[in-house]
Amino acid sequence: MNIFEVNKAREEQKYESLITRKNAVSQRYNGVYDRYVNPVLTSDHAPLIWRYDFNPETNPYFMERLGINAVLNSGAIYLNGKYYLVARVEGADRKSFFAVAESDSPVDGFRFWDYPVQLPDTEPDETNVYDMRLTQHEDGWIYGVFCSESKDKTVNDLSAAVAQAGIVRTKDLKTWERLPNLKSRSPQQRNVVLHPEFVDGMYAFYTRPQDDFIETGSGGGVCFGLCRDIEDPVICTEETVISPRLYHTITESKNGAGAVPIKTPKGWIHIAHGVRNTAAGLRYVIYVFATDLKDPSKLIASPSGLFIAPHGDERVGDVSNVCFTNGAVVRENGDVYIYYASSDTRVHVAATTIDKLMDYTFNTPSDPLRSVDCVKQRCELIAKNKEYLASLNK
Ligand code: M1P
Repeated sequence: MNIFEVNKAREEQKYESLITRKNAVSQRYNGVYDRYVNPVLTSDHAPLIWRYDFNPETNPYFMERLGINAVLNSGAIYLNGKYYLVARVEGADRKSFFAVAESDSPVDGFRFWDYPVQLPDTEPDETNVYDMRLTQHEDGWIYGVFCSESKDKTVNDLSAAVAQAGIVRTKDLKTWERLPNLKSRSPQQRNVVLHPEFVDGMYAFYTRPQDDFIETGSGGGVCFGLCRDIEDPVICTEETVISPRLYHTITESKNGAGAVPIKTPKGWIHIAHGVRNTAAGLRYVIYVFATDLKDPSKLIASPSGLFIAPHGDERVGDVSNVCFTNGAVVRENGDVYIYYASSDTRVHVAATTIDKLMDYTFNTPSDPLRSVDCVKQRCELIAKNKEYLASLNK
């Protein structure tokens, strides 16, 4: 075998063993969800035909021509007996695009389709796209809402950018119709999610108004707004804050909606992200809140603190200390799979159930916001436990 054949055969073998590798539940326990040992998608999951030229005449060393830097923030959906992740794939050139990975299993075996998603090119200034949320809407379409990023040409700053919410829709994840970008009063929008049901006969969006590309500024948190016509998408109501940023909490710097809210008998459960600043930079964690079934703009539960934080190897990557989710799958039997990315580098899964999520969301006390009250809250738990354990010995 020549060098081309040796390198190609080895890389093909490594690729197949990665894709067919079985995952296992991690030993790390909290009773709320199970983490898994291996990520479900990484840059190494990108098919070799996306990266290498397979012709020995034009690529005698079997050299990578178009590298993939990271596979992260995935929308997720269960369709016709398969699990699909619509991942953010970032090329070595820093541009992101979307690609569909499919598996029979929720926790391993994800294989990308041959071609990435080729979005209709309707926004001439758009430079980058990322973080698609997939909403199976009651109108019959599957919507993908994502960040559409362009250079900010109004200021003399090379890295200034504008984030808007792009919208596509599909029935099969293969053919995508692009709709106009969402219009709202905010100059910038990111982490926008479409609610799966009509509210007052209108489309409902979770938005995140922000003054600047990075800083939310006057943006007070995750908001809720309505839109009459999805084909001419304008938020026509006041964007009201439903999950606020709060001083000295995990949402102090910013927050944003994550997976499409999950309908449960007790309310809509939202799995979002919160950001705080530290001497080592921003720290992103995942948190949960719930809104009213009839009025999804009304906050009804706010369990204290973080739900998933980056742990171990997850803490390191292109943007370290980040946990971010924009997709979850809910099965008819109540199983829930939360797909989260770590450090903007790879995608993991955490498995739980609707019952456990409801227990966590509605029985975890909320954040009392001051150390002295947090100590009281913890002492109450300790005292209750001591009393209960003592009663067992009577
Ligand atoms: O780098 C961390 C995350 O930063 C952004 O989230 P936010 O808008 O809340 O700051 C997003 O660009 C996301 O893709 C990224 O993972």
